Amino acid sequence: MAPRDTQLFALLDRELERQNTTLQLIASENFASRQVIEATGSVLTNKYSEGYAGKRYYGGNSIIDEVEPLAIDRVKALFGADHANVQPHSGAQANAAVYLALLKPGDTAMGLRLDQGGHITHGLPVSMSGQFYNFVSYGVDEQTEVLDYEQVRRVALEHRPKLIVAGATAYPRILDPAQFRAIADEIGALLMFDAAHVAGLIVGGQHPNPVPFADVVTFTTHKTLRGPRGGCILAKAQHGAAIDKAVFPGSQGGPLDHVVAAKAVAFFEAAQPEFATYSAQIVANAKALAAAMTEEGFRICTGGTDNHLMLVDLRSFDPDLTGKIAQEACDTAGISLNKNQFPYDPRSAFQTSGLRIGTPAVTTQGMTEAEMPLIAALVGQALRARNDPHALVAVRDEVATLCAKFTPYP
Ligand code: DSN
Repeated sequence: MAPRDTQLFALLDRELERQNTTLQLIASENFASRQVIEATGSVLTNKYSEGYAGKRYYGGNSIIDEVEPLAIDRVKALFGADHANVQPHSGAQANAAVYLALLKPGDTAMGLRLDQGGHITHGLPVSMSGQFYNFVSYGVDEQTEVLDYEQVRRVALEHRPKLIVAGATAYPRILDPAQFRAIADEIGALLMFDAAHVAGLIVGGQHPNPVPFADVVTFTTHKTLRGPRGGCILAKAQHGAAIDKAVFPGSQGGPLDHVVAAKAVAFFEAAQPEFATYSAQIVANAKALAAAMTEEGFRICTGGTDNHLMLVDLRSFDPDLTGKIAQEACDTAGISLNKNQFPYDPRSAFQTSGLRIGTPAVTTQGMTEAEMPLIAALVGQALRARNDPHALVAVRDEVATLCAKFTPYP
């Protein structure tokens, strides 16, 4: 037996301490439950199970052949889907598998511009999606910063993509799957809805369910859905076989069975009535935080939010403050968030004039609208004091005092 790896476990202890004592405002993060973490850290990490239930390439899969269908049945019931594949290791892997299943190299597809809230896997030239497929982009209206469906339609009619990708990684409003479906139908395109950010809001009844409208829905299980880090694909029955083939053997080898088990746990948790309450509180907290940030002097893109996140334009607070500097100052003050371009941001993606802030994690901790003004004030304090290390330590102490009342992992 090897000795205990004290070096690594000391790092894990420090990360637990960081998560317990600082504010997690990264919109794509959350605190998984203890039973999700228990399943992720289980003996299922030892198993190989290439293939699907009843059709595996290795022996010893009798238990896995109960675990994976359990996850599949639960997620199909949650979303009302015909078909589910729970093996994608991540959202990027899920999206890659969909492209492999539905497109040929060189085919045209269409997604939201990355600098207006789209995702790397929606056609960024350096990503596999942008290299293998001919992605064209749609965007938001420059004045309202809200998605312009007429522009989506124009781009679709001009380029006639085989696949339309709806979905975003930094967009604070509701995406309407029915409008995307109507545009896709007009040109005979397939529709993929990337629900990575809003999956939990869909399950909780806060956002429309794209499953009845889209040919395929992809999402990650660790964001608003609050499960383990991983991906999932839902599909109409006619695409099921192609999707499964594209995941394995098309783009992945052995599934991460321990993570598949943890997804099953997360789907169980999301089916409980409390999850709808949680989902509604995420949105209520985001609205309250956006209002409080406005009071602090920040401009909130689109004037607010309908989901779990907001895009903050720092220029009204301080025109010289970049998102990069703001992120670093907040980090020192114990507030984790990320720099983010907003639509028509004059600065580059490496500097940005904006921040993205989300409420899924603080909501899991039990914070409500009552705490949001204090969070906005702490962000404001940290950014005003960004050149004063002592003042940043003082903010960090206030953050720790707040977090001590809402410790995620006591
Ligand atoms: N990194 C994720 C996010 O923060 O939105 C998307 O992949």
